[in-house]
Amino acid sequence: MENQLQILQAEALQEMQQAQTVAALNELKVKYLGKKGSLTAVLRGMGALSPEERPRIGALVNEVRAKLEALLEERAGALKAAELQERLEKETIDITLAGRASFNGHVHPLMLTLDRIKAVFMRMGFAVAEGPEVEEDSYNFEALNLPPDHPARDMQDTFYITPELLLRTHTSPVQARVMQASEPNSPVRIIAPGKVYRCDYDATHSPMFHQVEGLVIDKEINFADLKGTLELFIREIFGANTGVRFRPSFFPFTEPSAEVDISCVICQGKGCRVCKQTGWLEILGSGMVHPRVLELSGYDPNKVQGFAFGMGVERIAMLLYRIDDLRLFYENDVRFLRQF
Ligand code: 2NM
Repeated sequence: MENQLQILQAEALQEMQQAQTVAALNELKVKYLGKKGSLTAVLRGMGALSPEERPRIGALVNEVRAKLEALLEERAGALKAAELQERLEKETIDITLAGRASFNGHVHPLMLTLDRIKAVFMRMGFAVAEGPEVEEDSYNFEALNLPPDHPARDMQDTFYITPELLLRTHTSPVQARVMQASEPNSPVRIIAPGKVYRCDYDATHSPMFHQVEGLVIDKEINFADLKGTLELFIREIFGANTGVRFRPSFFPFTEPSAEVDISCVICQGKGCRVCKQTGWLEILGSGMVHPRVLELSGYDPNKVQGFAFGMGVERIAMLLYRIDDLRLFYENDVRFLRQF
């Protein structure tokens, strides 16, 4: 039995010395020291020994086990270090390699335009007000002096959800809500930016588009305030030399009403295809708030007056960035979006 142990030890030590990987070493550990391993088998065979021999052989088995374990540990340490070294060599980073290009998002041109519009009005002291896109008929139409039979209420232009609920067709209901929530006759100076919806779809109309409307109410607000405010706004957005023209118009919620034209951003007023040879581009609707609209929201038109205006963000963005097709705003083609 002693002899058998000597052979086993010699064999095991040799194999362990020759193992080239941590995995191979683990296999040897199982082969010699595991539950079904060779050394364990010797230990089991000790039952056949005489009681005198047993302690001597037992001590010998333990000695062999200790030697094998010590070598296993030493070899495992060495192999692990070697494997780590090899991995680190393979993993070295070539710091001279060119970096990977990163893909940054871009702010959408409509939002760039909206941000610029908001910034101009905020510098003039306007607050930004928001409201729901699913709106009540009473705020979208009634409060704005649009009687039930008014053509602008036509079912063809409005997305109705129920007879009382609809997708707002302009942001004016936000102004009506602000007036109704305010102390009667208290001053208002707000813009209402946001999405609006109309049942209209062709090359120059989208069923969803963006508007900014504004409302100023105070004592002795007059048409000169309207003109001064909108002229300043236009020259901040389109440049100090932009021509501005007010034309009489009609809206149910304002009286008098005016449409505002700017000198053509393409030809500076000489006449071109964009302005249809007129030299002018329409960009705003405006007017003095109708006394009925003030009354309907709890204000007294004999004590305070107001002006209001509205513009399409898409239209202004197209003129600012020379975009000739409305659909580009909604397709999210990165070749388009990347340019902003
Ligand atoms: C426009 C043109 C003219 C307008 C009126 C109001 C309110 F709520 F005060 F009555 N908000 N917006 C208005 C007036 C909007 O858009 C072309």
